[in-house]
Amino acid sequence: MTTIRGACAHDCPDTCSWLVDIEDGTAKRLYGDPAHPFTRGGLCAKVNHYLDRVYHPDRVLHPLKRSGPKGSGQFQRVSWDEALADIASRWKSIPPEELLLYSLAGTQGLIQMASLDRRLFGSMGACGLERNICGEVAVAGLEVTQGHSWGIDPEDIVHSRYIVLWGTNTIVTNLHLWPFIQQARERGARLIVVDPVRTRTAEQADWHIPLKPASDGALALAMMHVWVRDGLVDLDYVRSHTEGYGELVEYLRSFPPAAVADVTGISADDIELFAREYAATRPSLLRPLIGIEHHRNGGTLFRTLAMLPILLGAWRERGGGLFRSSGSLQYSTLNTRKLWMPEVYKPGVRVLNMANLGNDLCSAEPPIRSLFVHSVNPMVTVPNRNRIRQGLLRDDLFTVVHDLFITETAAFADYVLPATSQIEHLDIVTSWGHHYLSFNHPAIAPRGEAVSNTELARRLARALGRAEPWLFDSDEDLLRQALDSDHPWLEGITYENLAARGYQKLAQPEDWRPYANGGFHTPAGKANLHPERIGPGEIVAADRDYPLQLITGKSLHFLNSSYGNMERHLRRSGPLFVEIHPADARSRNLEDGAAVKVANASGQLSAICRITDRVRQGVVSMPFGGAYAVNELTPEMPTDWGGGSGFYDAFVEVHP
Ligand SMILES: Nc1nc2c(c(=O)[nH]1)N[C@H]1C(S)=C(S)[C@@H](COP(=O)(O)OP(=O)(O)OC[C@H]3O[C@@H](n4cnc5c(=O)[nH]c(N)nc54)[C@H](O)[C@@H]3O)O[C@H]1N2
Ligand SMILES: Nc1nc2c(c(=O)[nH]1)N[C@H]1C(S)=C(S)[C@@H](COP(=O)(O)OP(=O)(O)OC[C@H]3O[C@@H](n4cnc5c(=O)[nH]c(N)nc54)[C@H](O)[C@@H]3O)O[C@H]1N2
Ligand SMILES: [Mo]
Repeated sequence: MTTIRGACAHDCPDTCSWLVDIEDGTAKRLYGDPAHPFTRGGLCAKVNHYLDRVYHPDRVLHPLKRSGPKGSGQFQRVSWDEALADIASRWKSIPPEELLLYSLAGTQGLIQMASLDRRLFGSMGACGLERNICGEVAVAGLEVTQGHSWGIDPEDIVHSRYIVLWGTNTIVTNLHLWPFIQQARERGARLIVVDPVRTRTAEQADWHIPLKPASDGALALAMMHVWVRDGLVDLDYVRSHTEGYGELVEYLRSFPPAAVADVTGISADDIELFAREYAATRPSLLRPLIGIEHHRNGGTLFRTLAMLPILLGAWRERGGGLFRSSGSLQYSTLNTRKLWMPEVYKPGVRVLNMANLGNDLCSAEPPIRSLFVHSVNPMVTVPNRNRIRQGLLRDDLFTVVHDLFITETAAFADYVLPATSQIEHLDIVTSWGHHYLSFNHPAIAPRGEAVSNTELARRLARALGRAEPWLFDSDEDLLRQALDSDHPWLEGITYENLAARGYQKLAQPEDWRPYANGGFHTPAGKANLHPERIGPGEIVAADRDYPLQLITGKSLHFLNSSYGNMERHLRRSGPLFVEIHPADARSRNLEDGAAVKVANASGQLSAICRITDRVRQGVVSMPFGGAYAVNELTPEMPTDWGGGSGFYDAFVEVHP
């Protein structure tokens, strides 16, 4: 038996290091690396069964060509040569801007997520894509205030004494951060959760603040009002490292706690208490993740929240400040220009927003005539599912999907091409939840005729008659190109070292406090407190026909759309349910455990009714992910900045 080192590439902040035991070319066991400081030997409810995914009987192992009507899921096996020749000739027959590469982070490996595919489609002049349904809105908001969206090293959370999980369900979505939070609590930290839903994480908190959805900006402004009024602002820090404080103080006058109690659904007394505790307990850490960016006002919310640690000078101390994502920090150390080669892309091409896939497939001008999908499953994960289905059914749309399974999206394809799993290809995985780079050695040969994303790009380039050598770089070359950077934090981090050790932490200073002495990345080098692009933002209101706000957060047993085809995961998560407050259930004559219809103008779903005060009155919650089709009910609604998606500004009615 041999043991091979690898790393999980799911779109999740934890990026676990794993070990795979191999016997006679077959993977027998896959488990978390006990030595990795973040993984600590444990995986999660999903990836514990990763090998069931690798060896699943439904894996696509050969190229498949559609043999029935679109969407029927009927396919026949064809050879790679036949598939590639047909795809290439179809693509050559349409203008490049009518061909769309649609991908996200189904693998977030450095080269499998984005490398040769970008070079190929970019240099063809294919239609561009804004990949903005996860993180971009938060980044856009944080950047207005901080310049960069950087935060502290999450391992430093053990030094925090006041931890605010603001719109994040850590135990479900970011499990490997939890032991660090617990360690801080053992040392006396207090844990606050701000979330309209009493999640598993909220249940474990010292205090859960169940505000109304999207009202976070109003709450933050009232807290700042209290700090200014009571002299709790760190004026020394503010004077040295910010601009616009004077005007901000003026602006905050209109936001005493009593003025926002209605909007937020939180009493003025509770707001006062929260504000005073937060200011009095140091070091204090604000930990948001994605929850609040899935609202219309998501950018404004992040811009406004980012002011909290600044006014308190919380960045001064180790364990103080804000932590959302280490993704952009990690990428800033790498040579992404060399990897992605933006200089070979055709300039001036049209760029579409990935959140508007439904309407774009149905009505973009010029039309999308061919869609190439990898590492994303929009029929499950992108809003306005019924419209996407309508677009995918178009007879004149030529769709190619590269995935491990015939996903809900692949079922509509003209060709489904077999993709390798993470234990079948080479990569390095960056993380947006910690500061380690992780190496992933292939542990087994590709199953059947499956190919990795990079190998598929090489095959497509060859079939298209392209000859530029940079379209055929090997995986190892690509990884070396990305690491070819003189960033000081990559010192000692080489291909060889990573391959041998499995993971390495960025070579940052031991005590790294990004903004302890200011140094914000704005043009003036100061945090921007001007009361511009700030505030409660546009809070989308319910309408008469659909009065209940639908939140669709992540589920424990699914990783976004993935694992929705696996028996064990389906059994554990059960049939689709909707959680509704007892008062809302009573006025609708709903019964606990009964089947109900959840509907709005975009769609209608059957679900089991769960009557519970885990949700506030006026809010209902359904689980997102797996095979749950909740995006039938979500709107194609852009956010204020960053072009994201107001997934959680969906409104519905629930009928018996
Ligand atoms: N098990 C599991 N883990 C995952 C994933 C998964 O699918 N399953 N997906 C991964 C991905 S891609 C991501 S981006 C992360 C996301 O990680 P999180 O951000 O932690 O998860 P979400 O469920 O998107 O949203 C978090 C919380 O925001 C709350 N929320 C909604 N609206 C508001 C609001 O207006 N204000 C406040 N304060 N809270 C609000 C929701 O109720 C929810 O509990 O998780 C990753 N980890
Ligand atoms: N209602 C609602 N909708 C949401 C969200 C929500 O909270 N609520 N969250 C949003 C967020 S934050 C995100 S990030 C998105 C995630 O949305 P997606 O990116 O669509 O979801 P995933 O399931 O992570 O990955 C998609 C596909 O990638 C495939 N894949 C994995 N590895 C590889 C590979 O190496 N090669 C190829 N070719 N394919 C591979 C998987 O099999 C899977 O089918 O969903 C968004 N949608
Ligand atoms: Mo995400």
